[in-house]
Amino acid sequence: METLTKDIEKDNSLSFGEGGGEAATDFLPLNGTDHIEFYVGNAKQAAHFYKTAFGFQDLAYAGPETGVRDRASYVLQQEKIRLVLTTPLHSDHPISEHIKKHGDGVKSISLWVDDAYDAFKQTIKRGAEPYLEPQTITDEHGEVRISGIKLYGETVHMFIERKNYSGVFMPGYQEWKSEYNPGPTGLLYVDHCVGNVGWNKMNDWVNFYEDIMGFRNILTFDDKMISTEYSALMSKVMSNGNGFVKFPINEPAEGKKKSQIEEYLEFYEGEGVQHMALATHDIVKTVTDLKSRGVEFLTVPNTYYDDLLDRVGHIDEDLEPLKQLGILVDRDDEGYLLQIFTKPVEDRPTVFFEIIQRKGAKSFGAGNFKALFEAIEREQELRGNL
Ligand code: TYF
Ligand code: FE
Repeated sequence: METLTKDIEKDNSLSFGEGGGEAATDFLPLNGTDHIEFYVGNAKQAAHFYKTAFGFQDLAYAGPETGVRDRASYVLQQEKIRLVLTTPLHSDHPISEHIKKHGDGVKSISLWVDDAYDAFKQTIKRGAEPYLEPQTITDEHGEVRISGIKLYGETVHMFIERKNYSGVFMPGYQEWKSEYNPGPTGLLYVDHCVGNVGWNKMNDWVNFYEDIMGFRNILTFDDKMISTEYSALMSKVMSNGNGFVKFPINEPAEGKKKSQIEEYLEFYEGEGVQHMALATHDIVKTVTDLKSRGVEFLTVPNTYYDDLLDRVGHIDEDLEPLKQLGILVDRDDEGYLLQIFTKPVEDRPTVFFEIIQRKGAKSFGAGNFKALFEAIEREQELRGNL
């Protein structure tokens, strides 16, 4: 055990030197997020929603027509973001249990690795619970190697290695092209994925990311910093060595009324992914487009903008469109960021998206927490969950 800890420390000190570290010395080198898989009640309709509302494009399909008898999966892509929407075809399928319990939600945050067998070996050796033993799947386009470990709740991390594959997505999937192709909205890559975990469980998952995945804690928000009147929570942001993959972990904290994290845990019926932040290079354009397509966003009072420039200093954008759209701005030592949050994308108050544009800032919008959490509380109140 002692040697193991030492090994990890050694790896960490090598990996996380100045400038975020060298991927080559990382025991779990990650190239980025490969895809995010949702389990949903109706994948055909969910795919329509993510195409129409968010501008994702057809990529691949697996289902009865392609020889998969028990489920259907639609793969959508926008630049580096890939979503897989999977639904079971029968009530006795395990995925049906997942949906019954959680509603639509994220099953897998799948990470792109150079060696899925080694990713499994390294993480299992350090204490990860296996989800999927390493395996090689092949078709006429080559091979993809996959493995998986368990994460909080029923969520998992899959490791995807696609060094020797030229097909559109993975063996088992066929290229999917429909005649309905709304354009993209400027979404580029997954900036971070946030998990909500149970009372006092945050540090267990911080330890998981540190000890098992070789990540480090880059930011901490305690309940003093981020409790508004009600919405108390604590959050730690975990990052891998090259900074390509960031996972904030939230846990509820005691407040005057029910924490937004508690509301999530109650309606998701367990721990799970709370939000995914998708990056754009032009947030005003992207959000204008998303709104015109029916995506609903949280709003802040107009007074948020009264002292905004005093708080964040000069920004390149005109204030008026930011105010019209409800886009939030925050600054750190390295620059600033613009961000906005959707309402939950389903009827349970669980999963939502963040749209983010970074202009140098590497932080998470702590300066917006009060305005943001008050906006969330107004929605909680409307739902009768405060
Ligand atoms: O990911 C983050 O840390 C920011 C802030 O319930 C945040 O997007 C944190 C908790 C939350 C909503 C947003
Ligand atoms: Fe976020």
